[in-house]
Amino acid sequence: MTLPPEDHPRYKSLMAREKLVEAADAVARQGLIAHGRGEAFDYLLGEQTCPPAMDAIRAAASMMVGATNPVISVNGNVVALAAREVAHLSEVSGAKVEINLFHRTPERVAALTRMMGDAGVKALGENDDANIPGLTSERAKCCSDGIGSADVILVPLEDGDRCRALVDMGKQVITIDLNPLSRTAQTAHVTIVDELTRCLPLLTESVRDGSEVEDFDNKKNLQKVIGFISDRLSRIE
Ligand code: PTJ
Repeated sequence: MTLPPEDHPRYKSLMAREKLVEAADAVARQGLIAHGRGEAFDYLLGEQTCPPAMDAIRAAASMMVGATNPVISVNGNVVALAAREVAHLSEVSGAKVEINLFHRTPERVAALTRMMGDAGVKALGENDDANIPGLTSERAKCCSDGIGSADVILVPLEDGDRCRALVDMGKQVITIDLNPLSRTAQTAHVTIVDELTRCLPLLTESVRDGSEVEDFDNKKNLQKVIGFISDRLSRIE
């Protein structure tokens, strides 16, 4: 890995790029484009966890705490950027971790399984024996003892089609997505509009605190995020 200098003003951001490049065999090339889109939205947010995102984190934690069979669905970007943070959340919440890929190949699933293993998690995904109805091709594949039987599922950085299909299966769906306008953000039951590595520790802490949230309106929360971005932009000189 070509490490950026630690005193670089954008050190964290450059390190994230390095992690994705270093895991090139496990990350889809399309994942690099997706990351760039995320970076652009993070600039608009001021690279901070905004107050409505904090509300969404508490609502997501409450759903995970109340779940019978919670699952964290991870893809190439998520494992490359946050394997340890996912492992920690899995440990605290009791959620299983499943590798579920949009651009699925057996080689990528095996590489990502190894990376999650290095972080201390025995991830599901290699022995797929079920399908997400309504999706075609490799991206429909999942595990019956993971996503197939989950009641609550956290799917960070998800594609809109699959998020819709999971909702249609009757799952309670939580996503993490920096783009409040994406189809995934608009379709999930709880959308945390925040950067993955920044919000996962906050989510884990909130699960540990036993967060209880009864009424959460995702559409209203997304409006608040958009309001937050607009206010910020209108104040920039
Ligand atoms: O590993 P695979 O094969 O499953 O593929 C993974 C990607 C990410 C390529 C696939 O799921 C995909 O195409 O996703 P999308 O539809 O581009 O959606 C990803 C969303 O995540 C976009 O809205 C980005 O803005 C957002 N995003 C990217 N990086 C981050 C992020 N959100 C939070 N934190 C990030 N670090």
